[in-house]
Amino acid sequence: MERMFASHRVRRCRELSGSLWQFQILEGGTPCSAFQEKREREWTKENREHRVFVPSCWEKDPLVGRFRGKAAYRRTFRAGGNLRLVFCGVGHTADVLVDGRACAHHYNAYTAFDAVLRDVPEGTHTLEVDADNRFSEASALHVPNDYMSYGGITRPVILEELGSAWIRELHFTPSYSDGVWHASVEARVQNLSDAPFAGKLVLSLAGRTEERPVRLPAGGEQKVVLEDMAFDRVTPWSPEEPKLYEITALLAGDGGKPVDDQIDRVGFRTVETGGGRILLNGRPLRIKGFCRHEEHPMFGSAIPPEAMQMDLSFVKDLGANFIRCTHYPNDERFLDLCDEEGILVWEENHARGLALEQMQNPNFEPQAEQVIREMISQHYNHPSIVIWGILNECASDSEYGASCYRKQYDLIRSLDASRPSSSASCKFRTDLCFGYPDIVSYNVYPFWYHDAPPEHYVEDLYQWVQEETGGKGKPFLITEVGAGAMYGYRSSDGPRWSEEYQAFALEQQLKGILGNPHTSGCCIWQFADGNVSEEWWDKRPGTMNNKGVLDPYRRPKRSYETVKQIYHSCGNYFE
Ligand code: ADA
Repeated sequence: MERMFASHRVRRCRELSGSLWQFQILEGGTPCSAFQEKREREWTKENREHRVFVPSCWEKDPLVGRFRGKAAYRRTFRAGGNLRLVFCGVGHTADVLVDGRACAHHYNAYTAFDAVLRDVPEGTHTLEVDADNRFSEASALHVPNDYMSYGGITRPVILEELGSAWIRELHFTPSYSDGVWHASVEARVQNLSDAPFAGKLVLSLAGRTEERPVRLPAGGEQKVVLEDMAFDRVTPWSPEEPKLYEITALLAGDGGKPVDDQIDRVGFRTVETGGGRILLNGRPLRIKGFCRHEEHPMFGSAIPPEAMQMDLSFVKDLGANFIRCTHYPNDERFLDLCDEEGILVWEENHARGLALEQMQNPNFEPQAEQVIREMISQHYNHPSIVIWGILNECASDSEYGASCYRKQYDLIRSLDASRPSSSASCKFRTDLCFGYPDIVSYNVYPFWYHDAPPEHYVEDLYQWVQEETGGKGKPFLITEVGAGAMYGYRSSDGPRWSEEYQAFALEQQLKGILGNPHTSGCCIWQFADGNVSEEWWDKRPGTMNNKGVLDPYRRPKRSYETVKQIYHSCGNYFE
């Protein structure tokens, strides 16, 4: 299942994931026993034996284990005509072959990609996917890091049967003026045939139906724009009432015959900044958040939706209203759930803690730009996403780094002017980039990495930002606070790494930050403990980042009740 609802009624879609696929190790590091001898590309009888469930992370399969390298997946399907294969996520570099012919190449585990195949003969076809999770110069964003870069087909795979033309993209932008909600909708329609296409696009939303003509030359594309439609009877989307509306775009051909459709769920809400605050539907938001990795001890990053929903239940129980999707675009089903549950989201491109030399890798800029383009185009309609983030803790203190930040902010604004943007900085009084984003954000760890009292530390940073950084007057957000605790390590004198110490540190941090009138709120690092790259073993006990308020299996630590009490004591808005 690609989404949490049916996104097509006309287009025929079939899930190819949700089943066992043949699997072979091709090249790279040492896998576990079962694979040591088999490295042939051919699907001989013997090589067909091992099968893995798709989606999954191969690290979680005991027969594959801690393998960093290239592996191949294979299955067959029956279909014909114009086909689209959608891959929601493959870690981290994918090559797709249909009947032995290369048809897609994609880098980055955290964004979707597709292969559109025209006039495929009716019959049984072979689909092979090579996935490679090796670290090298070629991979500027997946690097050894404070989280795991898993291998494999980690998100769903869908087969779509397309007609002669199809709707490639549908974007909805809400706005509010003169007491009335408005929406602009933009659709991209593409002709797959060698004959011209004449028809119409019929748009239905919140009781209103609009039609626009579509005229496509052979193989051509058209943007259909419906601007500033007024809706006088809609309920706005908010954390208190996350009202969603179904938007349907129907592409009809000659005589009104349905050719294709695209269905999404949207919400009427605005996000702006003003008066040093983040404004949701005009009201100043207080952010009470968690940073969350897509990480689970059983599933790695391939988290099934029921486990995603459990995470959101904990988030709600804790009184939080915000998730920062660290440090990459998330599985779209998680965003669907946030839309439904009224949880606000910061989604960010994929880049954590890259030093200047890593940003100078010639692949860095094109790869980061690609993630931004894919993230925004794929997740544009989610009302829950209220902030686009980029470049967590990268080299924002260098001239070269700053030039990359500027370009990425310009790109974001050119793709989506309806949401504010930000970057989580750890450069304290040396950051050069606060002039670019709409929101100034800092990751701070008082009482963990240093002992400055949180309230003074945060106020001092705020005052510095007001001086000459370009960040003056912008909302000021703390995007990480936290402290490590090993689950079950209890000690009455509360040393670091004990659950008592974590509860103490979080209490001081949250009170210091939420009590500061200049901050718009904070996010706790992190929701649950998670694995880190093996290369980080000497920095992280158990090769895990243990700053979760829950342990990896979602067992609450002592700090859970502390956070819950503090988050529940303050509302969603500054009044
Ligand atoms: C950072 C970073 C996180 C994590 C955290 C920590 O600021 O953004 O990914 O590494 O620190 O645990 O130190």
